[in-house]
Amino acid sequence: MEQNITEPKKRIFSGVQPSGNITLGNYLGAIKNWVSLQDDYECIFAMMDLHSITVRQTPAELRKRTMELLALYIACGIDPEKSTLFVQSHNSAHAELAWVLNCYTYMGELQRMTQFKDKSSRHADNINAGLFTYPVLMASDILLYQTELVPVGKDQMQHIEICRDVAQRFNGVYGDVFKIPEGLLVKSGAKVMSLTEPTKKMSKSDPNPKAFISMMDDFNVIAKKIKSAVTDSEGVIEYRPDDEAKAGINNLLTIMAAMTNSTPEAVAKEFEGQGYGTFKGAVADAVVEAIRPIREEYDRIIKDKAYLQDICKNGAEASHRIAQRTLKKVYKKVGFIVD
Ligand code: ATP
Ligand code: LTN
Repeated sequence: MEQNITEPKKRIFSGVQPSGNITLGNYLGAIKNWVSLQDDYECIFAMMDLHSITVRQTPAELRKRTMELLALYIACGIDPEKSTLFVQSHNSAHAELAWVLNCYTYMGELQRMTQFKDKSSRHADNINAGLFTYPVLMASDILLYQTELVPVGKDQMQHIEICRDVAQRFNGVYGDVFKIPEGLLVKSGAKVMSLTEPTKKMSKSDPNPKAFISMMDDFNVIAKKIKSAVTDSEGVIEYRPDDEAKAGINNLLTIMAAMTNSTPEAVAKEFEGQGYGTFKGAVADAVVEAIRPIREEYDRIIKDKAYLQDICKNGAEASHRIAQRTLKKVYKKVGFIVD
């Protein structure tokens, strides 16, 4: 008789740092994409608290934000019945593998990272070793789960590259220990830009709140921020991705395209000949209407602390089971005594 052999699902890993309120950039570049991948892949999503302390955090706030981030994942459509959700620091394998991989990563590789250069110039009083080795911890997150795909925003692709290089180097010495992962970008929204300086990426830790849209902002604040977004004096709605002078309009077109599952070119066509004011109004409406149901869900979920704690507990156990297999293998390969 013919057997119906189903292939095991490919594994996905990703996460966001609880370093501030999630922005529209985080949502469009990463979380929205995760939601659509849940049915076809085995997904693991974490709250990356170990990463977040590379920049100074207030302890009580970090704890609160970590749970808020979990509630937001779920409100955005991540289903804890389908995907594994956990807090990074609840699984010590991440820090353990990071130590080993630190010994297989070169200073020169880390020195080239844009995020390190950027964050060390913004936090000149705290250029700590954790900020420098951040990509090694991220590589550990990914490699522990034998991950095949990592859905992230464009800014993280350099870190995925370093992860692949370190994994290949390790495999080159010890045999096939790690699966070599690939980054996965969305078509529109992989890099949402700042509303005040549209040549810079929108970042949740930007000191100017007008630069980003937080998923937690009041709806009228969201509309106001979009309506006062920096554009240009040309007054023409056209998508010209290589023209820096059009960065503001390009960004709004990209946001609109991501919200409506369209392309920036198609959106530009739709609004051809209209004024910036009308266009900005339409973008503001689309963003508010997309965020509204997420916020309603969020307000409901965040109240249920027992539910959230339960998810963390189950997620930590499930992640631990998978991660230990890889960690044991690594320990054995490098010559540690493993029972
Ligand atoms: P921070 O400002 O604290 O460095 P961040 O806003 O850059 O944070 P992260 O936690 O580093 O956010 O990123 C979480 C995910 O969101 C990553 O996959 C990242 O690539 C994605 N992301 C972040 N900013 C943007 C953006 N502006 N556009 C698209 N995706 C983004
Ligand atoms: N560095 C990521 C957050 C992150 C991550 C990961 C993303 C930490 N570990 C592993 C994907 C896979 C960021 O967005 N800044």
